[in-house]
Amino acid sequence: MTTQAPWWQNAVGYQIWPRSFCDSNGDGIGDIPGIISKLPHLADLGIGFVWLSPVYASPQHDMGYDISDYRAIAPEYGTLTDMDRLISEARDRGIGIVMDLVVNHSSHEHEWFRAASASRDAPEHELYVWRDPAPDGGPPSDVQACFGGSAWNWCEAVGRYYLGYFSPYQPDLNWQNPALRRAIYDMMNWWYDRGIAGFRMDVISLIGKDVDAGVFEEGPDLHDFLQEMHRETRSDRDILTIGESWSVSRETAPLYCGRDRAELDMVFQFNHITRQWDPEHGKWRPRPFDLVAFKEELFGWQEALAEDGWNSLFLTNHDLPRQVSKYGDDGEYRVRSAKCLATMLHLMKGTPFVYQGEEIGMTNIRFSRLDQFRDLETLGLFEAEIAAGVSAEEFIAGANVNGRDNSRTPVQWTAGEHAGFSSGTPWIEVNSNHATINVDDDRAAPDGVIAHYRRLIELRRSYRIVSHGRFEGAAPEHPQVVAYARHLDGQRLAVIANLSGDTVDFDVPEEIATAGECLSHTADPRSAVAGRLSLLPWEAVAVLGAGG
Ligand code: TEU
Ligand code: CA
Repeated sequence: MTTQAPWWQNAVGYQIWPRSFCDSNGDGIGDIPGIISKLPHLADLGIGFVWLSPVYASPQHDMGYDISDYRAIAPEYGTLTDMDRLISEARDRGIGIVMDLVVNHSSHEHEWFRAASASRDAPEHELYVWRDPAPDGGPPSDVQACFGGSAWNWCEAVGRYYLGYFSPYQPDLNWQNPALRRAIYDMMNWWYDRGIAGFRMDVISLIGKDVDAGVFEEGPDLHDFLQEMHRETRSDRDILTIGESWSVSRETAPLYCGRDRAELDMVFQFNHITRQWDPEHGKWRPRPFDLVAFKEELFGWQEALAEDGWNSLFLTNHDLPRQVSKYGDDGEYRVRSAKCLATMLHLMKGTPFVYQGEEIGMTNIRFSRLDQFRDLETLGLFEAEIAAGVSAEEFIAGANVNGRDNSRTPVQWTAGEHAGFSSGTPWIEVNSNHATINVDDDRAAPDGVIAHYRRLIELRRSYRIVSHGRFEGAAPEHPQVVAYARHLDGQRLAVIANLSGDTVDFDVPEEIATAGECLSHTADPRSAVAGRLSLLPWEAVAVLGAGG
């Protein structure tokens, strides 16, 4: 007898970034009742769970990734009653709600931090990371914050520095303190008891840090803490835990999600993204896209977690640019390239994530002035980059390519005013291309992007070869085509995607060639992939046949 695979292994996730999803009351800010009103859209796509970015009480310096009360909902997003209703109405449609767990840091407005920063003697003081000044009175080390400036912040009232690895508004919680860990696990259980389907854990590989040794990522206590968390929160709950990490490698991933580790269910990692970044200037100095390196990451991760562990599959999220602008063609071939990228990704092994708006091929926005941006990362790094000699024009050009606001403009539901997102003025500009790119029009089109996503999601639910078949990459050196096969029980699923705007003559490698049923296509269907194929621009095709 084979044990049944966990539900999330053939489900597709959908990320909601609440501020820009749907506004129900015209204040220009997306909210929970707005999400509830769009559950039919999500159910129609066939998604299995929502990853809901933070909706907790927060001063919103980092758009909810700075939580001031883990058991309250931000008033602009709704109430706890709204949240309970979202959980139950989603469940009625077969959709689980996976919340965001942001526990590397809290907000500086959390009541713990207020007490902690008022007196050294307060018990809460120990819940954060404090160090005395260096002998010269300066910060204890030169570690920099992710969003600019020193990570050490002076607190006059206690005469010490606190660590804010991301920003001063996000003081790091002291995971070395058992009372802190207990409080986090209690809070997690409180949410699980309300019926959520799991947690996506923000920057989770930072919690085991050794500050004095300068080891932040994947520090010495990381896996002990994750195992303790599992023991204290998991019991026999049928939930999903997703660990976000910018540092996990193919070698360390099994430590997080290996089957006997009792830590997390899957990792959410960025190697395929950051491999394209400039080694020195990161994402702010865009480089030409290198498909061979991209495949080396995607295929390499498929292989690394082939036997044990589980991949998440994504090209974008709320921290990244829109995928059709970044990797596809947001002009002439927008629709076909959106489908092509989705096909290439969704037929791999792992759990795919669709980021809001991706299912209609939403594009990056183009801002021309700094005051149009909203993201604290962009605004925070601007001065540093200018000081380093980058011109304002160059910086804005870089932010338009890779900045986080690209994925944060409102979801385009209609061609009408404010894209049907809100009846009021949205908190960030709506992309003017909503006149042609919107959910209504995409649904009405005979060859819309939504329909393609619906099909891919259905394939994962109904074909075991898609959810569990063995992965075999092919043609790793080809500069334009992604080609691979999946294998299960004597069957073969061949996937071939031309990630370019050129017509490409592609010799299908023997080991993936097959003939049979066309499961998915972005141009004309094909019943065989073998020999030399003339692939149209952004053509992707998946054929299921014999071949084992
Ligand atoms: O992101 C982790 C993180 O490291 C990012 O800040 C990343 O460095 C950046 O986006 C790349 O440009 C998570 C959340 O997803 C992000 O929204 C938060 O800002 C961050 O943690 C802090 O909580
Ligand atoms: Ca609202």
